[in-house]
Amino acid sequence: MTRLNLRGFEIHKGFLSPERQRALVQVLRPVLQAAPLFSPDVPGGGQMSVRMTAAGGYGWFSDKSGYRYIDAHPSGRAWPAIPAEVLGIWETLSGSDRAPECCLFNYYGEGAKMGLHQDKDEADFSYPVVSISLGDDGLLRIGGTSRREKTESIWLNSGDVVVMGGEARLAYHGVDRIRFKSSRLLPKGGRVNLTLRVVT
Ligand SMILES: O=C(O)CCC(=O)C(=O)O
Repeated sequence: MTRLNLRGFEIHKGFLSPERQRALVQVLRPVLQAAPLFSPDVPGGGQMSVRMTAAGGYGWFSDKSGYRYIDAHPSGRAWPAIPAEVLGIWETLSGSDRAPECCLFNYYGEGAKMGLHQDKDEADFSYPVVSISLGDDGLLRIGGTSRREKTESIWLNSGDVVVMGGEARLAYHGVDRIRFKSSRLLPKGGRVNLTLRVVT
């Protein structure tokens, strides 16, 4: 395991052993059954290429009227609980005295990406966002707190965990592309990114 710091993003390369990664995939299966993936509409029109769902008290949602957290899956069913194995990663790395209220689940299939954005729909930015990568490699682009600032990119591999806290909490970031089928963790390929957030 190696720890890097890139513009305030703490990157724990290889934080999760292959065995822990496989265990996480197993505990995430019932989450997906209770809260199936959906493709959020974006306010400007169209749909995100990433499919999403969530666990915890809140899930992030977007449609024509904007971005927000909602307290139930779009089907109306409550979000499932955040698995203990996922909470354990937050407890080890977040340095936070509060538990996360949302585990956002992003699935990147072939060709999916996420544009440069800030995570700012939460009420208190003193809590970090902890991001867990599973499956195919993803190219994370990191900028500063204004969109104009220069960006740098780093490949995230399965088992890497990133902590976005302090100055980096409001930094622009996005995923430009994935290397589809670069990992064998997920039987159908693709990349899962979990982000743990304190929302209220
Ligand atoms: O997939 C990633 O590594 C980043 C996800 C992300 O930027 C987000 O959920 O806000």
